[in-house]
Amino acid sequence: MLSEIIQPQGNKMPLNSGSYAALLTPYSNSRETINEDALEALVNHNIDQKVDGLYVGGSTAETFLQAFEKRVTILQTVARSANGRIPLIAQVGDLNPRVSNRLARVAADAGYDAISAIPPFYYQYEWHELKDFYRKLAGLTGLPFLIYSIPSLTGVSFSTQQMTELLNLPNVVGLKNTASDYFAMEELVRANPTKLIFDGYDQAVLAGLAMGAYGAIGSTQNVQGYKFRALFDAFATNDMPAALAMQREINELIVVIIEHGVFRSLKYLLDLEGIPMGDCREPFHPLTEVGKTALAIMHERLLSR
Ligand code: MN9
Repeated sequence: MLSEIIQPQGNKMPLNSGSYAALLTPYSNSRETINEDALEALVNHNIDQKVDGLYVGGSTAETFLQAFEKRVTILQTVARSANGRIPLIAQVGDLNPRVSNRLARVAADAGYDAISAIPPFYYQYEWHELKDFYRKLAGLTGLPFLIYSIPSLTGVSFSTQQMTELLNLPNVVGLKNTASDYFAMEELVRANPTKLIFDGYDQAVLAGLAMGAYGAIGSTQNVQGYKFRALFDAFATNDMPAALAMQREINELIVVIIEHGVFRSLKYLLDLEGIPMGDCREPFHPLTEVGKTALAIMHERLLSR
């Protein structure tokens, strides 16, 4: 069993296979302040939907619009709210490795079960520089570590050979792979059978699972985590028609979310669930009135349990 292979030391929770929500960030006070009460409510909302874990401080959290102190607040608030109920993965990647190092220590102190990071980007680093970055960061806390690859946003991509080298660094247990090349993903799974390869695009989770992904980490779980639960359960019992039916339902909503802006749409849907999320930070614009109308209709049709 993979989960036995990566069973961490001490009182850490294992990163079991399944569906993890990439948390959004609720703001109050004109987006100046992290709304800690709403963040706690969002953690509970995800746990109620039976997600298998939380990915904190990722792309979905608007992380790269936040000062260091805000990132610390988010990591600590989520750890306090979850209180050991589900595994937590802290995304600490940044343009500056010094920031990543400091955040990794904050996450370890707050009780996180794993650390994850995008590669530093903007400057075009050489492969050996990036590998060195991961070797140092993954070695810093002793916690299990997941590479986060999202080439569409970072502009940084790794070949299968390079990713295999990263996956074999000390403490590295797996990868969050947000890319839609499932041929490449399957090759990676085949080359690294003991590593935990999480699929990052919610709209093709079933394809990822069929090609050997260990689990999924995504943004739309925040509002439809219970449907991912059903998809995973159907897949586990080889009920492919039910799994596909769930993926279709999931995607009906995702089409509209993408049309109106992923993060602001998810925030509005959570507003409708009673969790005040606030708008996204600038330069993101607020959701349009047309978007609100379209999403309210989808909420009523697809998310009223
Ligand atoms: O990594 C998320 N990626 C981004 C996960 O937000 C860039 C996904 O969950 C997407 O938001 C989702 C919708 O495209 O698949």
